[in-house]
Amino acid sequence: MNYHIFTLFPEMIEQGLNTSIIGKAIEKELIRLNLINIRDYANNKHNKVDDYPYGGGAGMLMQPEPIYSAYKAVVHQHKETYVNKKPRMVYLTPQGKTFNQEMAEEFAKESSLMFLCGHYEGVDERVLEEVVTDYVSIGDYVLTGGELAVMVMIDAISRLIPGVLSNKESTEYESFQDGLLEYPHYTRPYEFLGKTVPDVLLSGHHAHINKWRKEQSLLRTCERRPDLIEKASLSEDEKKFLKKHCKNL
Ligand code: 6GU
Repeated sequence: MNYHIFTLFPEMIEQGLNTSIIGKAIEKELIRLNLINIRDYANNKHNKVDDYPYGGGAGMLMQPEPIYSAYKAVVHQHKETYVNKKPRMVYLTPQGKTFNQEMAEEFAKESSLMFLCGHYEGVDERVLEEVVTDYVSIGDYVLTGGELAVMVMIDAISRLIPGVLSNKESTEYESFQDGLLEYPHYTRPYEFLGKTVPDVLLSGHHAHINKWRKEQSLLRTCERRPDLIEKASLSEDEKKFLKKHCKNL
């Protein structure tokens, strides 16, 4: 996976993604980060990339030319990739479609993705119309820029790429994979602050353990995220179990 990220703060993204599992994936060349500093494409001596909005109003806007020049340069540098394929360019904005696991899975199928991080009050509309294919938000709140949002997206997408996570199971039984939250986990010590590990987990009886975990997933989802229960496809037995044990149903 090749990520091309257009930003005014490349070092922020570099620092944020060079650690832990994503850092390892970069080392192993399972993913590649191409950070493009939009300021390098400023068309003036002062490296200015922002200006006042026409019509007035608060703040500054990112000008279209540096973004477009940067975009054109990257498309040219990778012209074999884009010869019969339009670049997929995600613009991070609170006005976008809300990012979720399903979208992460969709993006993970691509072999290259571009991201444009806005700053100040936003970006001149004309360059967005020209280059952006996907408008994505990471939630209903306002950030100062798209950098944290792109890090969130790249983390969520990259962990779905084969080889990035070492333990194959770890993407199989986790939260959201079947539309439910994960069951609780326990490790040593057996007793902590007077609380012991549920006995079923020490029973060695795998059918019982799986049944208990499924019930815990159902209960936890019903209590913490009842909105997910409505979307999950539950069996009649599972619905009966929740009617009996969860006040939200
Ligand atoms: Cl993707 N960008 C910005 N600037 N703010 C946001 C966001 C994105 N998602 C939620 N708030």
